Amino acid sequence: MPALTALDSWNQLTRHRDATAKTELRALFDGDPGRFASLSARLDLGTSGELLVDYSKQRVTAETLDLLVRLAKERGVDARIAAMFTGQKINTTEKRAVLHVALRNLSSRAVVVDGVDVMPLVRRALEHVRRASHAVRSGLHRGYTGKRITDVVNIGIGGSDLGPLMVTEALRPYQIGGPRVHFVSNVDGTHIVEALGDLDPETTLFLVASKTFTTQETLENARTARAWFLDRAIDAAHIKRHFFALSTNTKEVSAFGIDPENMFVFWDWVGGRYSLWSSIGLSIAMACGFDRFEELLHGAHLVDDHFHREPLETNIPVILGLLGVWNTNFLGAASHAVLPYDQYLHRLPAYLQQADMESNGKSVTLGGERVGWDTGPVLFGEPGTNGQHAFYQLIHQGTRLVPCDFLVAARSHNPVGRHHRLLLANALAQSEALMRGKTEEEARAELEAQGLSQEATRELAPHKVFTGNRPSTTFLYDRLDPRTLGALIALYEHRVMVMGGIWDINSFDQWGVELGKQLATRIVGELEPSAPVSQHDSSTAGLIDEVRRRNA
Ligand code: G6Q
Repeated sequence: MPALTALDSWNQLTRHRDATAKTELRALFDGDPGRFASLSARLDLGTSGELLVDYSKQRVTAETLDLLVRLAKERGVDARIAAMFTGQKINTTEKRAVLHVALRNLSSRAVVVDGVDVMPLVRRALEHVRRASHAVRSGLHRGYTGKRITDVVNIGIGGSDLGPLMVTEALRPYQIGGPRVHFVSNVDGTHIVEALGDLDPETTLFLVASKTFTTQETLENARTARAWFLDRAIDAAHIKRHFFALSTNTKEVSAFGIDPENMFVFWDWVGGRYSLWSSIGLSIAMACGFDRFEELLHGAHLVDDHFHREPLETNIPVILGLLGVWNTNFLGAASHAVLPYDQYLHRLPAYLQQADMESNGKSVTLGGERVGWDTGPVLFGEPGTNGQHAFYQLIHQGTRLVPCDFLVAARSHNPVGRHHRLLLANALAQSEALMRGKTEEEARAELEAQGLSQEATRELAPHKVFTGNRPSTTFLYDRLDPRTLGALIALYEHRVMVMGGIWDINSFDQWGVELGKQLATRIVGELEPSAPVSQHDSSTAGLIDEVRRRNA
């Protein structure tokens, strides 16, 4: 594949960026009353209303978008999308297809991997999730003493934790009549000890969620959970009612002592961070009910369908991905803030941190060459309005450009007092402030109107200036329901893929997490007081020594 920077469209974009460098968003809005209408898109979510994506506050014009679409074409983004949907092994370093879209394929379309339609398998696994979630929620499946299951603990980490955790938090209003769900991920014993604190082994069900079933943290937590359970239940035969496995590895699941009947399967073509739609979503179905889980899949399916069929020019995830590339590579943004003005989405930034940074935090091309352009930005965020009282200062007046996403629900699940109107006003005001800014003249006029002396005005005015011209996208939806949430997540997933496609990197592997794991395996033995210590740098050796001394 030719280097990105050698493409015609890339060079045209560079020239276009230079030629428009002085054009400010404020002027673009002043000069075109139709800007919002022409630079926003709507996705029909059926019974959940419309999802509005307003990207008119991005630093682009129609010409920028034309050139970006040309870049996508030159880069073969459409062929890449087709390759994903048709089960080609686009995760080249692991030689795997990438088919989270099959997990939410509610159409009758076959999805073929290695000559086999995987859809019957997907439907069977989904049916397993349906039956189990129904059995637990209805009280059909009970604990070893005949009591109802009141608490479900998902033990998993990374992709086997962040998705279900984020979704169950987001769908709290839909958690009616089911067990409480808890998540344990960290190998820090504090996590599991605190989680088990108030639980009763007779009414607790553990879901050991691990694609590989070899992950150190998850197995350690699962062993601790099993010991905690057997401490009361005594008889290992009771494990059957209290431990389910969500995994692809039958051998290791059996070795752990979980009945293969209680194993909820998925496949190697489901990447960990794309797995909440698979059996890994069992905790979601248990908490909210299977129908809600299916609605989540439905929302994602609507976006998949759009992504698969829509021309690049009007394809929303493609546009979002191209805007990301524009901000990263042409405007020099090194970060991306995700700012949900929706408390239920408080774990969305953490979830997207993995989805985006593990996918696009790469520096070699598919061909193994070092990239000559920037790739994935640092993603961060917090719910509004909390962030406004913390890190927004840098976004408004710092020296760096931080493109922002605002996620806003028109209606609240909790319409108390003026809360929601205040929340909405803040979200809209923030994106307006970032775009407009405040000139020095405006700052001076304001200070003078407040009665400040000329000297005080001169001193203070520079500190009150907002450069503005800071880009953002606003996602506006009716109310955060399962379908809307599914659609939002799928939009972000596909955006990541588009960006990775432009950058010619593999968005579906994660070799960067290996080295630390390898070294930890070595160091864990060396922390034993009398164990020999292998060769380390002086800092690591000094710290090992210090830990051993303090624990002696
Ligand atoms: C995700 C990554 C990673 C993975 C965890 C847990 O894409 O592969 O976050 O999900 O390391 O792995 P297991 O599910 O195999 O325990």
